[in-house]
Amino acid sequence: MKAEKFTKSALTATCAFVLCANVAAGESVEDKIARAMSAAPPAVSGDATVVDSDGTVLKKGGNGWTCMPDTMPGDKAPMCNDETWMKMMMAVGSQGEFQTDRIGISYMLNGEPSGAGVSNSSPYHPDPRNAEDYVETGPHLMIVVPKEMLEGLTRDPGTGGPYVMWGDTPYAHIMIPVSMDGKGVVTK
Ligand SMILES: [Cu+2]
Repeated sequence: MKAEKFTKSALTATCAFVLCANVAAGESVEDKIARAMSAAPPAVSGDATVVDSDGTVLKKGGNGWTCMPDTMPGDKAPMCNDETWMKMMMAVGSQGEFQTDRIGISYMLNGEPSGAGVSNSSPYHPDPRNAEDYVETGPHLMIVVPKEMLEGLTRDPGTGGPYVMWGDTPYAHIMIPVSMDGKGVVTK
């Protein structure tokens, strides 16, 4: 375990500002970057910073967007987030406070692979796949808004249209499925 940790931080130091191939876990940095950037249109992802789920910067960008190869470590559900959404991601990760006075946007145009969904009521369900309210969404956008703006939106993913995820938590946001003919919203 110690050795692995050392390797990881050494790699982080080496790779922070340059592209370097074949980092740990069998997946190349190029593959991770390509998956991360595939989450949003090129106008958004082209000059985005790409960050791995452990915080390692894989590619420096300059347009204020951050793309990630995974939403949760290893789930292969890539996303591109604006600054407000990244603040929320940090808060989710640390179970910290979050509220926003502005809109935050995230693109997940590849959606979530099979099994990579979540409980619609909590980001911290111990076994999301077996959650009563499991939901897995194909290509979608996510929007976080000041909480009062969620008024009137359904919390039921089963409608297939926009719905509120994690509504009773500080991380409540709107899920907007966008696929025309592919995977929509999968519930139990
Ligand atoms: Cu999403």
